[in-house]
Amino acid sequence: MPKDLKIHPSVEKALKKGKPVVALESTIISHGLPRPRNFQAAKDFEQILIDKGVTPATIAVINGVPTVGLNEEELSLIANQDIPKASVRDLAILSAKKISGATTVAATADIAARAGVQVFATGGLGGVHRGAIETFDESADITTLASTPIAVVAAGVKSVLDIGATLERLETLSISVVGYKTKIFPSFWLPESDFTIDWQADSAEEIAEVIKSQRKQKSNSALVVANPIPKDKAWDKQEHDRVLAQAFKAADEAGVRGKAVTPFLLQYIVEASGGRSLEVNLDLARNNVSLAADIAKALA
Ligand code: PSU
Ligand code: MN
Repeated sequence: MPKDLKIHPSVEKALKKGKPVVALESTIISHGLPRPRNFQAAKDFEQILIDKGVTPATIAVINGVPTVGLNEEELSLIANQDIPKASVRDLAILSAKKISGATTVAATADIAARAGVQVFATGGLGGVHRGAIETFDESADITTLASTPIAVVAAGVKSVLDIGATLERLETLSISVVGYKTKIFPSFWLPESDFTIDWQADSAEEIAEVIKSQRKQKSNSALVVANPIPKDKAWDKQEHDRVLAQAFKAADEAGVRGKAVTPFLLQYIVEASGGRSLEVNLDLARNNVSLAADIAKALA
């Protein structure tokens, strides 16, 4: 095991024995979900994996050390303390300063791949923000996945982003994308968007075959598994459109920029939807964790 990582004994044991492991990110806990639901959600995600016989590996930086698999105290620190949101570029700085941070999809994927974890579940992927032509705001999630061999299960990208531009960037960077039982790219709270993708996979086994092929072909890039929220759990489209329009206006008026944009929009949308978007967010994340478990089992 790499010495620059701290790996929980349960994760280390599972990896050594070739047993299934799924990585989970921590920014969704620290910045993506409100307290106190966030701590319960973090535990729920892990329990879904445990119930399926899969070892959970929630990832964060603890006192400067990239940590794969958190104990109860560390999970509570992520959920209840104000800690910085950390992407890949922040890892060395947190390490030098010996401080803790919650890892984004990019940083989680980077650390998970280094530890040898092949499957990772999140809520939604970061992507190209609307107006990026002027702000240049594109999540490092996208560029990092171009050079990180890991499968990421996500409910597409949030409809607050520029979905079309995000799909174009995934293509440019040669990041494979398959839809789980669909060729329509999902948009987080909604199972659909205006965009289609080329490939569909209908089972966890089929997805595991794609991952194996990537490694055989010495591909060093990620696989994005786009997993739509089940229709009966999705957010009402009209309500969704109404709240999002409000959220954009608020973000604009508040002048939020850069890495604060995603947390601002998420929090605003939860409040403006009277909590409805939060329930949908939790459902889609649980749905992703469950599919990731099946993929990890098919791979093991
Ligand atoms: N999508 C969500 N909830 C989140 C995030 C994305 O539904 O909390 C987080 C993820 O950690 C993702 C990050 O990696 O936001 C992207 O932020 P940025 O756009 O600043 O790269
Ligand atoms: Mn950004």
